[in-house]
Amino acid sequence: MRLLTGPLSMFGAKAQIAVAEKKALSCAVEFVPFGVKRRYDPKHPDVLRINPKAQVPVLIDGTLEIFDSTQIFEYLEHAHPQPPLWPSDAKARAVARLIEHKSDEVFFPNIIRLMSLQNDLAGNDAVAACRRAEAFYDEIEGRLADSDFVAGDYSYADIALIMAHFFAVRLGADINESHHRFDAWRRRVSARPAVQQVLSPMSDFLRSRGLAPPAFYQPCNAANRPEAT
Ligand SMILES: N[C@@H](CCC(=O)N[C@@H](CS)C(=O)NCC(=O)O)C(=O)O
Repeated sequence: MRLLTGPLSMFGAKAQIAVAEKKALSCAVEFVPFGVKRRYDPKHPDVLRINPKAQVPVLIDGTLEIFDSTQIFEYLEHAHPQPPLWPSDAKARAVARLIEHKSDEVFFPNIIRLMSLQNDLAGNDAVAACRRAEAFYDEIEGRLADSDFVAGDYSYADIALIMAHFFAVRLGADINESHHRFDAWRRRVSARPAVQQVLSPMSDFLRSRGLAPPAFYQPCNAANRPEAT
């Protein structure tokens, strides 16, 4: 199996974490050409061939060639069901899928908006984007009242949200002081080895370009690793 992604791809990182959580899976992760200024140009030929949207992530498994992080989640779950990353109950699974979808398609567009407003974070548009992000944090804070993860057991919904949140904090949309459970959740999820495996090199990539990774993310070592979750 091959996963094509970028060193600073939010959607690609979702797929990378999922692959790493499926411990028995052997998958080569390949970074396509990417630069902070030139972005994804020139595009990788396999990405152009497989994805009409010319975006990463792309997954190749023998003759199967698919794209889109959520499509990749679905394939991984069918092809490699252990450990499960969606709830087994139909309604619980639907809720987890909905949160994963909202993270990508409702929350993250606000963060994409902030990318182009970095020089005007006090302006109306950026403030409005941050308010919409905060409303989503409020919703998740409520969900975490009864559970350690956003939809029951740890799932693809947590994977999607930790990545979207990592980018959100970097770009100016952090949680506020009322989001205690969210704060504990992000530390719990980002301490997982599969998540560390992706966030550590991504943080190094940011630092190597003079950009700061979010302060909440702490690479674990034997001394600071919390209890396994
Ligand atoms: N919905 C897609 C979004 C993929 C996406 O936006 N990928 C970005 C990198 S994070 C990309 O390849 N951008 C390059 C471009 O759009 O030209 C997914 O979940 O995979």
